[in-house]
Amino acid sequence: MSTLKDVLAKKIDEHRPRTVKLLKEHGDVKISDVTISQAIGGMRGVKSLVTDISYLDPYEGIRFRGYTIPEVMEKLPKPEGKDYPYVEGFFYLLLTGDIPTKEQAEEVVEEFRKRSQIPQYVIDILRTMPRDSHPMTMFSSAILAMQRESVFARNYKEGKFNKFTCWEDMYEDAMNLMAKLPHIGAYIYRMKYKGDTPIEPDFSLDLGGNFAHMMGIEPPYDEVARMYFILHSDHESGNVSAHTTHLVASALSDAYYSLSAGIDGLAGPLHGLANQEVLGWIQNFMDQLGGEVPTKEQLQKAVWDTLNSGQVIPGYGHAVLRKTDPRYTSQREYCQKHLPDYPLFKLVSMLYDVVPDILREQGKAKNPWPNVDAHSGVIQWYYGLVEYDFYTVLFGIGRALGVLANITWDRALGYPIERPKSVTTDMLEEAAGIK
Ligand code: FCX
Repeated sequence: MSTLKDVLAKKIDEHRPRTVKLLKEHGDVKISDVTISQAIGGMRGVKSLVTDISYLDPYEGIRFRGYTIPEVMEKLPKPEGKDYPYVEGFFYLLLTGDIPTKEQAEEVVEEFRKRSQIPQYVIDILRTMPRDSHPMTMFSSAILAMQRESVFARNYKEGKFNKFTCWEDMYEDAMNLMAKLPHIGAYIYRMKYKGDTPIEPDFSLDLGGNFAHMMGIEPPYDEVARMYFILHSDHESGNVSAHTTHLVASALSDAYYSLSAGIDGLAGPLHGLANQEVLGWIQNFMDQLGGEVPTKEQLQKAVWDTLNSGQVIPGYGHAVLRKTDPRYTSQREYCQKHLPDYPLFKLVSMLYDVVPDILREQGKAKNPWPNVDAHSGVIQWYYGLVEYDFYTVLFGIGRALGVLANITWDRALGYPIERPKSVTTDMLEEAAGIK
């Protein structure tokens, strides 16, 4: 059986001529314009990045290597008796574009097992950080602390860099990092929230099962882990965490520097932190009602109060999506099967009935529908993961799958250092004919 790396090498050899041909023979073809509002307003919709790992259609939602979320959940191999796929098999799909066999997925399970040991100095660094450090600060610090392990950086330093084979070093770093992230996340959780009681890994389990085990949360939380990491893995290349990881790696920084930077962006309230903000908003609201499930009118008032105080409704809206996020729908289906009567799930469902109409009435948001974050916290809370400061670390473990696959392909295709052009306000005024 050919290993993941062999299949990837073959896929890279097949793909390279396409990129070369586009550059050599069609490089001048225009694919996008840029207006003043896009230059000032965060480059919304400016087509200026290339990735084949995933694509986000505003009305259909995300496709991973061309597969929708339902197709991914249905076609990928699953552990015996489980409803959700091996995360390892999903990583194989992101890297190669092929649906792996169960044996190929289990080969990645074994590869991750061999690479999963957290260096003691990382544990020491985590243990010396102030205990009230945000878990995302701890997570990003742990990743950066391991930069000394980088094969890519070492070979570059030793003059062994070769632009045609350096993807292999990036691949090794990506595998070594991805294998460790669930262990690092679970260690942070047990140290910070569970009285410093780390749980040793159980290597008879796959990534999702082992993560649940190390977190100390009983099944079916292993299924939540598999679903959650897959749903949060990638959302094309322009979101803050994916773009940052790609941008830093474009300077030939290794996977440790690049992922740590991407995680720092994910920690922002308008990006990954939204998933914990959703729960904070819901809990705050439930506390005001003494824990009772609200009436629709009470909920409408709470939403308007939030908007009128100048805050956003966390978990709603999106820079690209213009419909309900299929990552929201996938989590909703899980809840309808496993926790249909849970009050917080009922409240999230009520928000789905109330918020879009209010955002449309307010008239500012281009997308009034929920995104992935509007649902993710309630599932974690249900399984006893009530420390919602930690939710963005879960998002980060999942997002690492997509961004690490992406920078491996960036190096394979020789994408250069990213360097868009900036202009001055004077120049914009001249372009607008007002100066
Ligand atoms: N609540 C209140 N106002 C909202 C809103 C929301 N959920 N979504 C958008 N708006 C507002 C914006 O704040 C902006 O107002 P302004 O002109 O006064 O600044 C206006 O509507 C236009 O914004 P829009 O172009 O529709 O959306 P942006 O691309 O600027 O922002 C995000 C998109 C996702 C950042 C925005 O919807 C938001 O802040 N949502 C809440 C946080 C969140 O859920 N983030 C998750 C991101 C995503 F899911 C991911 O990480 O993958």
